[in-house]
Amino acid sequence: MGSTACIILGAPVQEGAGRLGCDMGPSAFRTAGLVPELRNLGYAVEDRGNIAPAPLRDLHHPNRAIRALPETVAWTESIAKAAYEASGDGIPIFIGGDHSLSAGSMTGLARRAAEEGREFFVLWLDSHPDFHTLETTTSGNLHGIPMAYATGLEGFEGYFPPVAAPINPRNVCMMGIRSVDPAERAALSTSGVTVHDMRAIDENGIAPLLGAFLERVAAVDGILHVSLDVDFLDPGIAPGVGTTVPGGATFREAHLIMEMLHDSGLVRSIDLVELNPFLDERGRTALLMVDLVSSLMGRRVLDRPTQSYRHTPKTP
Ligand code: 5AB
Ligand code: MN
Ligand code: MN
Ligand code: MN
Repeated sequence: MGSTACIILGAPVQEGAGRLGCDMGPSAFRTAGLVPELRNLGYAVEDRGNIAPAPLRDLHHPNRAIRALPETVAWTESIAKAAYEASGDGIPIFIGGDHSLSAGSMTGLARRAAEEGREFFVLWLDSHPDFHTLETTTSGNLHGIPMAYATGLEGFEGYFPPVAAPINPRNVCMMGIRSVDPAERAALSTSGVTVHDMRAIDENGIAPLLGAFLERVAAVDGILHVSLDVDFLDPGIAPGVGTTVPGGATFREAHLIMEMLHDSGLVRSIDLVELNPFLDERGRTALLMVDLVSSLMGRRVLDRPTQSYRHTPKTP
């Protein structure tokens, strides 16, 4: 990926989360040195600054729990447009911002992939599946809906922008899941989404689970998007997030994922979401996220002769 341009897109969205502060995320990623880190790895980096939301519309949904619907819809519109445009120019890296921004990023990117005639895949790294519809959310926090929306589940019509190219749920792999609401569990069970919860990671380790998914993407020359929610990580190493859930990925588990992703050469776009600098400790979560991006984009401990994401031995 060394000759490709990285395009930084700030998305200071915070209305989708239950707590304020994610609007400071883009600033914290920049302060933590994301741009120089990528330049040191040999990339041309274009920081396009922060996206602004589209104009607000008056929207009301019968589910009275829903919060900030007009704001989230407005962000989705502008982020989808920015994602579509940037994906033609390089590797877009969205620095959030709460996870509702992925409603925009994933639908814009999937539209581009469909136009290129390529299959679109998502690796979803999160403690939550974010698989609520507008009907099923009980918290009303819309950072809990992006995957349901982007895979084309019903109930968003008339509120959110129509999804030009819904993501095939069979092309979604979730890892690190450990907090699922009853409605999400029911919807996931029939969806076709691959869900590797923390127990699966404990029992198998990262490498075979991720390796199998990457093989599937590679087999069809697919385009891979990575959506990294800070709460995927264990709160002990990543406290700067509003929705901490114990028992998350360790430092090495997270880095191994990033290293395997780099070796695969499949990643075409990244979301970095849910960083809440107001809750962070001296920037450590922001710095860790930048460190992980660095691994994903090619920093390595030793030179390796072969791509190491292939864990199923190839028989000739
Ligand atoms: B995040 C919860 N399922 O709907 C809800 O952090 C949490 O982007 C959503 O993954 C967490 O409010 C959204 C309880
Ligand atoms: Mn999330
Ligand atoms: Mn989460
Ligand atoms: Mn969260």
